[in-house]
Amino acid sequence: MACKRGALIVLEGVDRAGKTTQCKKLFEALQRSGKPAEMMRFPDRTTTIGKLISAYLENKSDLEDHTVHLLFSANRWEMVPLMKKKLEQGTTLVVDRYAFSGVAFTSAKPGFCLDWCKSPDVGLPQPDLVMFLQLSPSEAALRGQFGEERYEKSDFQRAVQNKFQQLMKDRSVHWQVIDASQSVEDVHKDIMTHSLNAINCAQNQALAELWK
Ligand code: NYM
Repeated sequence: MACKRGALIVLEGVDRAGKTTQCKKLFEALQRSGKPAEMMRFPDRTTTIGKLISAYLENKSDLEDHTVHLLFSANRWEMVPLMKKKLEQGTTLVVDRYAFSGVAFTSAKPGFCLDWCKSPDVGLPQPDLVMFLQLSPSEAALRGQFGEERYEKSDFQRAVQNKFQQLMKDRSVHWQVIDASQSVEDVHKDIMTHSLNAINCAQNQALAELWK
């Protein structure tokens, strides 16, 4: 009998594109439509590794750049057994950031290439759909100031956006660009349509491995 697994759905995008709002809306809409779903986010700041990352992001500690990259990756790997279990049980996972943020943010730093940045995440569960919430820097600026955390600077965010564009050329990943300049409800409608398709397709497909 075909296994009816849940789908792994990831939202990515530059800061202030509305990822967190949209993850929540998607999760709630799936629940209302009777589809088992759960929300996850990376970094998951609740674990021991996540607390190290959180202190780094809040500028309360300094970590060497390679080291923090590997911690971000480890923070995903430590969730893999739970993710696989949920997916196998038929629960769809709506994930706020994943390995793509990991690669885009570190490779935007000097001296890092895309391939090195990807390597620790090779073999993670492959998302069935990665939606990139696209917003121009000028549109993002209209949404207010950046916060106080590390990386929340316009120049760096532009470099991150370029790295995301490079990652989106990879056809082994099911990317879907979403126009995040639309109203919250219209963005949600787009996301819901693509997610329902992904959930249908994932049902009868084995979970693959990322970048393998
Ligand atoms: N970030 C996030 C990374 O640098 N590497 C990663 O692997 C991931 C998942 O952490 N600026 C960065 C992107 C964000 C920050 O922010 C986490 P938030 O608001 O918790 O999504």
